Amino acid sequence: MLAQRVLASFQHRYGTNPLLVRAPGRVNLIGEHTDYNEGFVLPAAIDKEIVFAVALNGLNSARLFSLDKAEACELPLGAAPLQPGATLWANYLLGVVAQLQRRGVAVPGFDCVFGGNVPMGAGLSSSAAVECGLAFALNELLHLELSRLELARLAQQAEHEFAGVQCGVMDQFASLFGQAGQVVRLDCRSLEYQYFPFDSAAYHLVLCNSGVKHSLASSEYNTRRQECGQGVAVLNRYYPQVRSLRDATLAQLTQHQTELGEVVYRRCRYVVEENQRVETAGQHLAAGNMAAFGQQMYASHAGLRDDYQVSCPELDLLVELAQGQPAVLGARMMGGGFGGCTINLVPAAAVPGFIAATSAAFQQHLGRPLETYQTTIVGGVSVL
Ligand code: GAF
Repeated sequence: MLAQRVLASFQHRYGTNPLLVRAPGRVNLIGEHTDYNEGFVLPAAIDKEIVFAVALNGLNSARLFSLDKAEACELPLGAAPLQPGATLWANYLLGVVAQLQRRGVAVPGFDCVFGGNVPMGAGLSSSAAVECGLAFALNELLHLELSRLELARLAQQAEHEFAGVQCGVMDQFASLFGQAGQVVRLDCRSLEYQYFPFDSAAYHLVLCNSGVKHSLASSEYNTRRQECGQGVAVLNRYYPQVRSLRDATLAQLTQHQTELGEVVYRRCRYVVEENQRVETAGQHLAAGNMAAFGQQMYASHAGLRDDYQVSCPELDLLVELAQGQPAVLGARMMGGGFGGCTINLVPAAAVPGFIAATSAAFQQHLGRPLETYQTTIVGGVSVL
């Protein structure tokens, strides 16, 4: 078992008794690229997790060990502000420490071993799980009493500054606020949230991994964010109440289409429509109309592919394969895009057939096997 492996590795390396913390990855049913536009998202924490063993070490350094990479890294926690270093996985952890220091916390030396089963680069937010897990563990160990919301913001800031991705708050929020069997509808402006039960006896969320890890993902992500900002700057001149795309309407976009330019117009149109889809999909979910919910997922994918242009041929193929199977209720690419997984809403009884048919067709089209994951919705970050 994962937690036992992490604990055994920690005790072998450092010989002390650590605090054990688990931090889940996430799925997002609908509402993609809406979080940094102060819109709505519908994520859930899943049973793909990172486990941390952390203890204070009485030294002036952080000794970090990645179980999955079998790599160690030691960093001084002196007076000089921490900077991102050459070891990429360590930067997610250092980013969290740097954020705590910025909040005036004198972080003492600590030992940390972590490992997990969140597939990397699959769009399941392994990075947010790493950041949230360490932030939560240090909060406990140092009795900082930061709220889960403060931890989510802190982890998001770590991602901005130490991973260079100007992400929204969805992933960190989902990892920290997940509830077993529930999806969470988050308003990314007010940070008000509401849980909706997900009938996991009747429906499964199956993830199909395109196997593509696009090297442009972070730079394109930041570009999309800028394009949305450009759209807001234009609209705000005419409609001062438009402070983010959350406030914009399709009519306003159409009115100023020429000034926005084709690319920015399409980016903005996607975001405004996606926000509406989250609203509509939330109503279908509450009413138990999963067939109608699934249609919103397909529409979301079309917008991400055609207007927001963050999909890739392998993801499009996976969604087409799903669409060709009447039993599948909905499918879409998930997360930042340019690779990673599709999320598929499938009635429980149809799951084996769906996996078999999609795997066979994927193999036939691309000449390589398809990796699929069946997920369960679990609770957010916790002490083990
Ligand atoms: C990534 C980001 F980290 C999230 O904040 C979100 O913007 C998502 O892409 C797209 O919806 O996971």
